[in-house]
Amino acid sequence: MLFDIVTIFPHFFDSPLKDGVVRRAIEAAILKIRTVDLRDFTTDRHRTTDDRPFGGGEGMVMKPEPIYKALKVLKEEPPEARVILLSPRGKLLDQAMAGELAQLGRLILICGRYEGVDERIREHCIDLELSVGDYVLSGGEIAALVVIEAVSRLIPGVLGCESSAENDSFSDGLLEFPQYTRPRIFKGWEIPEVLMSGDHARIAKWRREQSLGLTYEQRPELLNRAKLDEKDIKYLRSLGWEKS
Ligand code: 4FN
Repeated sequence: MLFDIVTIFPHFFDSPLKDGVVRRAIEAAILKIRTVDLRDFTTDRHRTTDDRPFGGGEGMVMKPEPIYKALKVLKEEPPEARVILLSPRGKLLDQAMAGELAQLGRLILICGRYEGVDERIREHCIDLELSVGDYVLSGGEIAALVVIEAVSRLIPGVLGCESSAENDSFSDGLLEFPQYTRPRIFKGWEIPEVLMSGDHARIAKWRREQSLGLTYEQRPELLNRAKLDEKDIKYLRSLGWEKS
């Protein structure tokens, strides 16, 4: 999988990509991540990427020409790419979307700055607008990192098989059950007794119910798309859940 990140801050990406799962995937050549400095596609002496908005008003807008030129050069080389604009207007990234993007061979991620990009770029040059959440950011760079992390983990071979994405508890769409490690008593706070029972069936049942209960309490909307069996539904009903 190839990611091309179009940004006015290419060095922003240096340290976040030099560690962890992403770095290992880059070293294994499963993943390639290139940053593209938008200023390299400007033609004026000051390497200008922004300008004042037509119609007046606060702030600056990203000029269309540098983005257009960068995309033209990038799209001239194979493999075929999906062009994604990180934007608060976009469809919210979720695990299902990450899974779909992980099937593709190449993504070009465009990071906005200032008040955003000239609308004509959005209309004519973008395949998909993606958002990572409903809050104000100063630029699309952090959002691009979120996309890279979420998508990369789902590419076969990126995670070791012992912690494969399929094994992740989130693959059934529920929150994680609580985890504990030694010491058994810390500051007088004891771990749940069931975890010391050695009764694997009881432990599995407790963990499942914890997952269901936490999801119901904290993120009930996740239950609409979770993989639930009859027992799960019965347990959730006992907590007061009604399917919506
Ligand atoms: N943000 C909101 C409403 C209006 C503007 C913003 C905002 C960076 C270029 C976009 C933000 C959030 C999630 C990219 C936010 C994302 C961005 C993202 C983003 C500079 C213009 C801007 C109602 C969501 C609070 C700034 C809401 N995912 N504008 O943040 O790029 O990808």
